[in-house]
Amino acid sequence: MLDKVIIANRGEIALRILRACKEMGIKTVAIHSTADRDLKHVLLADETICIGPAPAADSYLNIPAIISAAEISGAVAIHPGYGFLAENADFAEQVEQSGFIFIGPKPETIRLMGDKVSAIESMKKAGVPTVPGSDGVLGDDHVLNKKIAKRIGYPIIVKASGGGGGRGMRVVRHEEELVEIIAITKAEAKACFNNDQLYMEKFLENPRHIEIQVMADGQGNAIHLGERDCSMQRRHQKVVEEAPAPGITEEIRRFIGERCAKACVDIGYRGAGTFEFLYENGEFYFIEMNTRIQVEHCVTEMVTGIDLIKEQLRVAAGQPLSMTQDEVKIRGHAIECRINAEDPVTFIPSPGEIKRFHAPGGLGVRWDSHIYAGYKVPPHYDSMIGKLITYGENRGIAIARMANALTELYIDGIKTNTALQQLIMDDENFQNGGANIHYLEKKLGMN
Ligand code: MV4
Repeated sequence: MLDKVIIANRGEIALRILRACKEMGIKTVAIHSTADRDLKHVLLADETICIGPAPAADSYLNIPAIISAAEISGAVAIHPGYGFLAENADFAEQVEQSGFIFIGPKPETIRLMGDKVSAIESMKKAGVPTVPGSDGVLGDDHVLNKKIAKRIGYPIIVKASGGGGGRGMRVVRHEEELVEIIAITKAEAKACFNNDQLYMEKFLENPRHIEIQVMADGQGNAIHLGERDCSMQRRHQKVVEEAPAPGITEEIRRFIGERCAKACVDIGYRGAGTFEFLYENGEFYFIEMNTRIQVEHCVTEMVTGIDLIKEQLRVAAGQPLSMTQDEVKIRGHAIECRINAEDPVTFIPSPGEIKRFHAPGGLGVRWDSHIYAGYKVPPHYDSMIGKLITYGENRGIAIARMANALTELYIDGIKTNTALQQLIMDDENFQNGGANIHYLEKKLGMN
């Protein structure tokens, strides 16, 4: 097993990784910025190294500082968590070239999936269903582009190959707009991603966002761990996630899951990964692959009983997967509410000192958070301060547990989105299940 791991992240995921390491007898090194000396995982780690000032660009995104910290500490591996450098292929490459294990896929896999056109191409080749589209990068020939759009059928969506997660995309409803929208999106893609390559897809009007969790050992074994429904979102920020997705039968799960697992074998995937799909009228359409552990991995852990972070650590140590596909059983239902330090009306981040704090508890209640009474939420980073996860034998029980757990959650001193989460749990359409990606924004009157 790995002897010592550097946790190259902060907040709840750093604590989650620390806990997994400790359970496995792995020594831990917390690296942190000057603003993060009081983080819970920093206080609990075997060793800590301050790597730079508060701005992420100078600390959590500072590759030489992180690799220097690894060298000084004698760690053998680096866990990137999510966000920051987790999907930076250059980082993964430099980690490996410096003689450390990157806890994640090979750098070339991260690069392949980071380029959306090459990601879609490899998935299509592997038999994963994709969105009807341009099948490659768009050229400068207006006549040809109009022909491609017409073949796909309007409305279409123009996306940047270097984008993802909602950045660098525009809908085109009529042929007259096509040339100008391509030009605007191209200029923006060049400026934002230093990559002006674009592609086109059929625009799906009212899909759900359903994703498949996979785990592979890079030794020819890959499994899927079922799906999550992440449709409850606002401005591309997920708010509630759940597993399994309402209405997805065991048969459908096996159909799409097996294709994802096979694709992992085909591309030589290693570690945890997520296939993102749009789901509309009973069909799955692959849009992107995430090559990291995700915020919402917990709902999959609850319904499978598998510790995904421990599995990442085992695979990184060169061990084969600890279970076969037959051993993966989806049981019960799990819901996750993201708790953010933000104004409930304006959604503006609300950092500051947590004066008093009480965590919810009881059967089927999980609270993944680094916060405590007296902790100061710094203004420099993401506003998510915790995740409340409930589990029940069925969806109704999981929702009832969440509604009750939210009333027990008490965070005094800063503003949070707890009331919004309560509103969602009380919402009849959420309770019915299967709401699409536009539902929450419509409910909030953004449309
Ligand atoms: C789409 C789409 C409709 N049709 N692609 C946004 C995030 C990025 N990962 C892909 N996104 C979308 N791609 C086609 N062909 C609608 C979205 C989309 C969306 C997707 C998932 C979750 C939330 C979303 C919110 C708005 C738009």
